[in-house]
Amino acid sequence: MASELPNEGTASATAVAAAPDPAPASTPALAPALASESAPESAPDLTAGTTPAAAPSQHRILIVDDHEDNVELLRARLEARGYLTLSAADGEEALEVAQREIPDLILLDVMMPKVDGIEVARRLKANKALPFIPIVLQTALDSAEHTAEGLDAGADDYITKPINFVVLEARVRTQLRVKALIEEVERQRNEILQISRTDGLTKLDNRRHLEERLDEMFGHAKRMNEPFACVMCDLDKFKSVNDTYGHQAGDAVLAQLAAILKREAREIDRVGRYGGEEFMLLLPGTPVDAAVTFSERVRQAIEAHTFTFEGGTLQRTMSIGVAAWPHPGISTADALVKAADDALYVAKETGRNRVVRFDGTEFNAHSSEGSHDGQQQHHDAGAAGVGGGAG
Ligand code: GH3
Ligand code: MG
Ligand code: MG
Repeated sequence: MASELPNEGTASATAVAAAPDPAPASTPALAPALASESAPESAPDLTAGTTPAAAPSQHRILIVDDHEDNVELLRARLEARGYLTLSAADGEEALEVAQREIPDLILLDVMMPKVDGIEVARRLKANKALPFIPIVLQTALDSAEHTAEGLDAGADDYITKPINFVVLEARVRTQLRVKALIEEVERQRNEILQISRTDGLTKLDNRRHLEERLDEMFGHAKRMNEPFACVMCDLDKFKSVNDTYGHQAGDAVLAQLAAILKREAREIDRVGRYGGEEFMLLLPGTPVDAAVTFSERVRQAIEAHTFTFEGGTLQRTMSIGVAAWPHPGISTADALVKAADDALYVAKETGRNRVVRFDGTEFNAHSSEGSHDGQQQHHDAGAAGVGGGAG
């Protein structure tokens, strides 16, 4: 059957003949597409000898052509080379199939009724929800303007009709290679982004990412008029873990604590490491009462937990400050964090291992004593303060 394909150059004939060829016999409809012996694509194929009919993994190629016979011929050739195929008979169908099936490559006829190939390329490339899908135009030999227009519309390459299959396959491989490269760059980009947002020890959000999320979530809460809570936590007497058992034991405690916070939080909450042994939780849709209840559950879970490290176990407790919007004194994300931090400070001051809500009874009783004059005092006072649940 290979002999029926007059556009196969002699240089590629061996490779083509060696492959099973389920292509149907030429029909009148195909004749114009397969007529010429002198197509520029008939150049010697350097890859023919090294790429026999080996299946190039299961890439899916969408073939778009309003001539059914052309579709069938291309389908047969590509499937014989191990590709999976989809097809569409006009531009509208092409758009629909491409967006539904997300093929790995589109072989796109230009001249089609209703929506032509150029418009299909333009619309698919404009759809930011789609991944990179290479588009190879099938253009008539005498339509340089169409070819240029198609490439300008976003198509990635073109092949002229009559189609030389060896060149077509090479172009397909090239485009799939480009796609693989783009996907690899994308994968690495996501990996780096992920690393830049994550705390290495606990795998929680780091402070930078937490603060980005905070602005975003607080802005959303205000727009939707939904409550939004911020919970600040700090391990009690954590320095003594390092001092007594070593830094590695301290690290093990922090990692286990992070796992507890993650476990207690909902999927939609953000849990992050704000500083050394300070953690912040952002709870969307959560009024202050619910945030206090949640925090109390977390406090109990930590109090009940036995932390393990190489060579021993220990108990620890945590102090927690809670603030939430709406509150008359809180209109910015910074004010929300400061309110939660002030509440945490009071929890430390009033004995540790407790949950204190900003502007609550305990908070105000303590504040009216006038002892809170800034964050600097926080740790100093803590270090000299009442013992928590040191184990
Ligand atoms: P308080 O109850 O007042 O919070 O007392 P504390 O000892 O927990 O607080 P302080 O701020 O005095 O000490 C915090 C300690 O946390 C000191 C520091 O060495 C330790 N730390 C901070 N980051 C890490 C870390 O990544 N790993 C380990 N092992 N320790 C850390
Ligand atoms: Mg601490
Ligand atoms: Mg601290």
